[in-house]
Amino acid sequence: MAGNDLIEEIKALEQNALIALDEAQSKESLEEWRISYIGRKGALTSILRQLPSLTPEDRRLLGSIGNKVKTNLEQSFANAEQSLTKSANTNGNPSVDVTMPGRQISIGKLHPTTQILREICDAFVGMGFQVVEGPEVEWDHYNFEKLNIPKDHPARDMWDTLWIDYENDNREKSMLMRTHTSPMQVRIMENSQPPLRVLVPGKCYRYEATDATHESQFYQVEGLVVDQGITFANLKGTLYEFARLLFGTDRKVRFRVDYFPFVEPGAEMAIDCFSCSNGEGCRVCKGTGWIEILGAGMVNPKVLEGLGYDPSIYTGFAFGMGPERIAMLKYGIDDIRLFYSNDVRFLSQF
Ligand code: FA5
Repeated sequence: MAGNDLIEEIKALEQNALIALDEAQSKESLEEWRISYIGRKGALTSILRQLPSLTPEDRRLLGSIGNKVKTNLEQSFANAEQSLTKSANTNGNPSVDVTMPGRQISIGKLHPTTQILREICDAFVGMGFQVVEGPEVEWDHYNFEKLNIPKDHPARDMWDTLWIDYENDNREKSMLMRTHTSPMQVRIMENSQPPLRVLVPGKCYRYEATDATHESQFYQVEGLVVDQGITFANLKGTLYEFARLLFGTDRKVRFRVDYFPFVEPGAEMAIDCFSCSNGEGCRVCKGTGWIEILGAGMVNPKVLEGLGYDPSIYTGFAFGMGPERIAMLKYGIDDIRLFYSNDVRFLSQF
């Protein structure tokens, strides 16, 4: 065949091939198209096979046209294949790889403080306590004055206070973020009559520097028992039972004298440090071998009197504990700041 005829033939083939490609709408028909037009035994290859029989000039011309046609058809085929895959995906007919592993669903958990609060409440509810809650924004009257801590009393230094920017009629700052849950002792005694056996979990705030065992925002659980004939033996028995329920019988418990203006006598209770259990002392227990978990004592008769209870008839005990410190002892956590720094690696351990 002459060179010119082959050129005509190759151009006609290109046109027909592109029309046929437009009509190929499935994977199978595209593959048939590829085999019959650009495959090894396809129409284009069979035309180009005739090149050696042409004159050198025609060979060069047809060779160059043939290459352009081949590139065009291969590119058009690739485009058609791609748009077919795309439309299959958007027509709700996606190609699904059933061997792919599924996406892991992470399940939420209760915060470690919530978990320990529930454990503490369960222990005391089992001993007949009733759980109540109170306000975090409190009056000076409840947080200090009714607890036998008048204005300018040096004991106020024990609680570094965050005051609310508010002044009463005497131009005094009288509203604050509660520094402890003890104001609830006053609110409860104001509104109820003995026998009382109440537990108050809640958040407290102090304007103080943080370290391994101190946060400026933390929880406390307050306990109050008032009735006829309540003694220090009841206080110790209740708190020993609590320590036994939470920590088992192996942990050591220590009571020492402490001072709080609203109890008399006052005490602190500590548990042996988990971090240096042989009692040598470490960073966590500040070298003492013990971690203080609560303050306690017999309700001061002055507080009872101030609320209209006759101290010659009624006596009571109260305690205030730090649940984060209890969780630290129970789970071996060596820094309280981990609780509220929102690190999922820490939180997911509990
Ligand atoms: C009080 O706040 C008293 N209201 C406790 C009390 C209640 C005594 C009833 C007598 C009768 P204290 O400041 O020691 O006391 O705190 C009590 C507990 O709260 C501590 O033992 C500790 O476990 C926890 N706690 C105190 N300050 C912090 C803090 N900055 N960060 C974390 N926990 C704290």
